[in-house]
Amino acid sequence: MKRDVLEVLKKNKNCFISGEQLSNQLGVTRTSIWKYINALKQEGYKIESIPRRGYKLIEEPDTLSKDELLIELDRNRLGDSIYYLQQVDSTNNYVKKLALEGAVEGTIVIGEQQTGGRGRLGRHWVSPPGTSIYMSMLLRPLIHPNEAAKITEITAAAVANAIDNVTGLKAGIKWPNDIILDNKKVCGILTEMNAELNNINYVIVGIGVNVNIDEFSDGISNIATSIKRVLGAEASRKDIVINIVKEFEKLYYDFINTGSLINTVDICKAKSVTLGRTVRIINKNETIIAKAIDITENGELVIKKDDGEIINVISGEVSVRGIDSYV
Ligand code: BTX
Repeated sequence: MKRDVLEVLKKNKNCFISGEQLSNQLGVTRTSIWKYINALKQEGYKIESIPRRGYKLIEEPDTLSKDELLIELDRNRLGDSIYYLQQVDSTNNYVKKLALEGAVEGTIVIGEQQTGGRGRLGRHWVSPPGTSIYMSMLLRPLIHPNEAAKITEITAAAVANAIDNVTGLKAGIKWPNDIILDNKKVCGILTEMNAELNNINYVIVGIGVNVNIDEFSDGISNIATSIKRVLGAEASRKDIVINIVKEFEKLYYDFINTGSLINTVDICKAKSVTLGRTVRIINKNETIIAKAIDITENGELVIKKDDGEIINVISGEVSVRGIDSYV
């Protein structure tokens, strides 16, 4: 009900709406309305209340609360069930726990701060409070485990589009899992899977976006950036999360329903900062230096070695590094 009150206030932003109107429209007493208004004020909403005129929403906090997101996502297939936590070790870990308890596809966990944010191969993901996005989505795709890596590319395409939609910037994709602004990493994606030989139990897509961070610690200041640093102004974390979910949903169900990754690949190619560059491909056994020349319709990176040999590289198996710079 608090969400319904918030929705009506948002629709009437900067206008007064009386307690009576709210109570008639939502079918609850005026005392209850007053309690919900107070709860919203506690959450940081600036609401003016004047006797006989009612309530006026003046300012909204940049919160990623469940109420805010559900107002926008309630007609979506993903994001029906949202957990919003002030602090969590890792949103991927939290989703894993929910997955084992039977949570449904589309469950989303968002943390304001992570104390143990993770990158790939157990690396640390810097996750300070209140300025960024740390979110994980639970998926239960009916696809072969070999295809799970494609979900990383779907996510990369969705996040890059979302950043462009909200900020007007042009985000790049460093194949397969980094989103780049100004040659630095603004977002990382960690896809984890629990599967048997032929079927997937669940996939967790973890997304970390540096939105309004001003400074990075020495260890990563040469490779990391934030939207605020590049845009020169703060961006709305909520708008970015909503856009990510909507963009992801389009590309993910397109892939699940048709089996084709082509729409994602088109975006990844158009936004690629990897194609045309000489890259170092590192996997468990070897390092190859070669030129990235294409991305196949299955999302594999095509590289050409100096001796002319052409190899298709599957994401999930490798790390890609630029030769002269991070990208
Ligand atoms: P990655 O292994 O590609 O990148 C990790 C590397 O990125 C680190 O070793 C460090 O050099 C650098 N790095 C660390 N923190 C940041 C940062 N905030 N911005 C830019 N560069 C950084 C990338 O792994 C996958 C990251 C996924 C993070 C999300 S957050 C929500 C979810 N929960 C969770 O624990 N992880 C995911």
